[in-house]
Amino acid sequence: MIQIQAFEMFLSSPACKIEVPERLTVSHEALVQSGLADRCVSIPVREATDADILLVHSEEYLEAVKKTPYMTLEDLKEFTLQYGDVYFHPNIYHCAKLAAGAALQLVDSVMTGKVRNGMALVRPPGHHSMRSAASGFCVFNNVAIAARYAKQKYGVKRVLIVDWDIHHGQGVQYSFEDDPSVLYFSWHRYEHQKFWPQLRESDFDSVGKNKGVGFNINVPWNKVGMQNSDYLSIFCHLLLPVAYEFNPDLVLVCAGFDSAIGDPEGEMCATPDIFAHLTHLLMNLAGGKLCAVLEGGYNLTSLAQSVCQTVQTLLGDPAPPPANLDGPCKSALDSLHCVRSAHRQYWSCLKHAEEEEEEKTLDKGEEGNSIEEKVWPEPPKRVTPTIRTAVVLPDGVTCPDGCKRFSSSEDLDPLIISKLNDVSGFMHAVLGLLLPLAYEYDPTLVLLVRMSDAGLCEIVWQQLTGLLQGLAQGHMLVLMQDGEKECVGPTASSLLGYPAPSLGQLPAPLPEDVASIESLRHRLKADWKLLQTTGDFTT
Ligand code: Q9C
Ligand code: ZN
Repeated sequence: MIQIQAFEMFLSSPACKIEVPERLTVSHEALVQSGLADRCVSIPVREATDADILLVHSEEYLEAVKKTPYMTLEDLKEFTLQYGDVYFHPNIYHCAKLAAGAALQLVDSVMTGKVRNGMALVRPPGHHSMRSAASGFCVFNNVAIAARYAKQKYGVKRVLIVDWDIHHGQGVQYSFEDDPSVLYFSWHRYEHQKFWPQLRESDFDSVGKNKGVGFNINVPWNKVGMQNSDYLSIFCHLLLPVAYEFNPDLVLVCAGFDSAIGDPEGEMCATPDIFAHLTHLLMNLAGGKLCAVLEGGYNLTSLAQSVCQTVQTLLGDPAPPPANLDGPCKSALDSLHCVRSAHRQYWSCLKHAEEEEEEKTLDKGEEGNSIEEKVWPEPPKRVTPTIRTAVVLPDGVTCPDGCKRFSSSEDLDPLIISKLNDVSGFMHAVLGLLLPLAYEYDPTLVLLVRMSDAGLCEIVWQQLTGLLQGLAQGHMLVLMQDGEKECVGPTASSLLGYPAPSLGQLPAPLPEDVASIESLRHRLKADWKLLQTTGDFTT
């Protein structure tokens, strides 16, 4: 956990009405007030060096930005005009170096194991800035720089970037569109290209280029008012299956909270508690190595609540019960269907995606209620259990001390490797069937029974227990049989909140497994809305 305060020095009124310094002060204040700040390790900030910045940006652009602190206000105005929706202030070069440097300090801390995960509260944001251009309040592309840095300094092979900000991070897309080592996922308000930045290449059919084909995933929202179910559907039926197949070594989140209710830019209706679940669902990837870096978020109340939900989940507290999961809307399902179809040829987990030609249904205009007047209940205070996990053991079995992490998929035994196709099928069922069903059912207790004859290897079991802890506020009871002693340690480790080891790169699930999972999903989806993946209810 890391936090930086960048101070604006506008004495007159700020040029930008929404990307304001208070975004950081209210977020930090909320973390302090809720007691979360005390539980985080604060990491000192540094300025990104020229070499860091040049990982993503051109020398000409860096040199131009370097001059801005010395420009007259008139020159600054002119400099600003060559870019879209960005404001240069004499102090912004300094702040932008700190913002990128903060992301790098966080990557260092996570990669060296000083902390498991963390969030960098920074501004200016980064995901819109391009190799040689500022854009959309962004000067340097903090997360893109962090991804290149992690690859270069730590030899990280695969980076997953999840951009849940409500705008398309076109700068991130451009940086990595031909790079298969960085998987970029973004959902964004699009409205059939009517919404800023109004780019053709923000649509679902921009899937990456050359060697990077398949490694750029765009989910365009063609209507405003998207809700928790819409976000969760995209995670269960698209992002998570692909992410598990990709098997990242590091997860970076472009953590913009303008995708939450009340935001004047996003105009969406997902509540702040959804970020607890989005965060939780990503925390078992990459052995738990996750760095969230603030991007947008302009409703100060919604922003502060969302930041707290994210940080509290990173700290390992159980997620609150997910609010109003009444199924995705037609427009979201249309988007989901289009993206799954566009990516079917690149990801074996999507191979079975509905075969029909996508007929894009054009959406009607949205009901015009004003977003700024939206009210939502403050998320209830989340509990931090004083004792997290109890282990009840039969006589003669000693409690596993240390509950050590069972790391690296490299040392899987051959028996397990022969079962990897089963693992793929199992994960397919967990992500696309069990999780959405469970979320919609909203249990108050998860009772997990391990049958010794299921032959489920321990790391898969750990993934399952980890993912299911997002339900029922983490209330989970695991029952195991006597012959399962070797599984007590991994189970306790998962219940204690240690991330599951990654599963390695999974092969395609067996066709017969996919067929039976899909047929079950089709039979159940009339009753369980979160099982739908298309807007056409007859298929
Ligand atoms: N009339 C981020 O959220 N458009 N950037 C403003 C005002 C630019 C958003 C339109 C929005 C940029 C990081
Ligand atoms: Zn944004």
